[in-house]
Amino acid sequence: MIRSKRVWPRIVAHADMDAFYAAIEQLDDPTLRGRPVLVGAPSHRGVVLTASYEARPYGVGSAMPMARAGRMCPDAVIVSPRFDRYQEVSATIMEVFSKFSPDVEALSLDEAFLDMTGSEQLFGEPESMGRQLKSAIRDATGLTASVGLSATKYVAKVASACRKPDGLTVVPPEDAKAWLAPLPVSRLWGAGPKTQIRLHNLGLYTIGDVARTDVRVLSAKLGSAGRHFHTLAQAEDPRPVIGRRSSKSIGSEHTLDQDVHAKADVKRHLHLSAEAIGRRLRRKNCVAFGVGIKLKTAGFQIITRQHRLNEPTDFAEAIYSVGVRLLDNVDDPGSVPPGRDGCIRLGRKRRACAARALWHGAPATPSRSGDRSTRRALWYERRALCQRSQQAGRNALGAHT
Ligand code: TTP
Ligand code: MG
Ligand code: MG
Repeated sequence: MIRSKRVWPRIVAHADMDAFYAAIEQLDDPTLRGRPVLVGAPSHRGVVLTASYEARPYGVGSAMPMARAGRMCPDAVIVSPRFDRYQEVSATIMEVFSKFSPDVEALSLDEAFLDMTGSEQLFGEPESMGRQLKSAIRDATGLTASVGLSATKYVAKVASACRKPDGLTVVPPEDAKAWLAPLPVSRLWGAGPKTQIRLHNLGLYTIGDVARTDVRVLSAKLGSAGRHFHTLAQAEDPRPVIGRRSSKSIGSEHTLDQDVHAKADVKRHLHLSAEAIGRRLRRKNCVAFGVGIKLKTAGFQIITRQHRLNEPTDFAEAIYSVGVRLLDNVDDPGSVPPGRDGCIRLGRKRRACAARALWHGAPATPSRSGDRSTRRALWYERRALCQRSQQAGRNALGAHT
């Protein structure tokens, strides 16, 4: 493994599961382990969705007609796909990824980019990040993944594929261009079979050949794709890792035994909700960027109010005080029809009082990179803090036993 001598401008990891569907089938059915497995409809018109690594030396793989694959690898066991199960494992993997970075860009069920810039304090150098990511995936699923790390998405993705299965490849930014150079042009992102032939016709067989060619020549022959390939061949790829844009929320709702009339009583329930949310935020190493409340009136009307915070927080008191302000706004007779007795009246035995903290998972736009790195730094800082306090708890327990 090559050690980087320079500071990485960005640390991008790409993780991809090995023979994903087939590996799950082998995990769930021990009799399939060590045997060539083809996943796909067993009919003659079916195609291979994936092949286990035991089947690959026979030349079979994804998208091949099942009948042909069966002839090439007669010992293979053909297994029908179980998509629900693959979705389930995928959710587990994504959960693991979310513990390593706040910026996770899933590309498919079995792979994602993770922006791990700023995580050195927590995970060590890039090689150690990759090792920890792989072992966390294995612990959570019993499956192996291959991981690539570099300073760009493109190089990280090429790196994760180059030592499959169970691979780990770290390409320091200063070595990236030389590392790409001997690879075939088929490894250029976006170069399908037709483009590969056009590149071959120009005498370009390796990524290094493309890197050395004048960008004007490539543009003249291949249009905008030519410039794109030239940029990739220089190991340049400024595209950010874009995580899920939707915000997530952590909520706490109380079902009340009795109608609540007095505002002080509503606030008491709000306080309990805020405390529960604060605890859960801290447990998840998250901070809230907004707070919302939800009330249900005696007339079953749902009232919601939200407020975006200037300072993200995981403190119950801060969440509570915003909740109270929102509650006070609900008193505005113009905005909400009052209950029978003129105040907010909460329904009996229903989810009547709720507070909700909203926290944002990922950056909204690439142009907000400043925001993103601050948010990521805060995220890693909190995670490190949490890890230290867990360790201190374990040490204290150890001291008492
Ligand atoms: P891939 O990650 O492309 O392949 P893989 O995980 O099976 O093998 P590798 O070790 O090379 O990464 O795809 C993930 C899953 O997506 C794969 O297990 C099955 C499914 N898939 C299809 O259904 N059709 C396809 O054409 C491909 C390529 C994959
Ligand atoms: Mg895969
Ligand atoms: Mg994949």
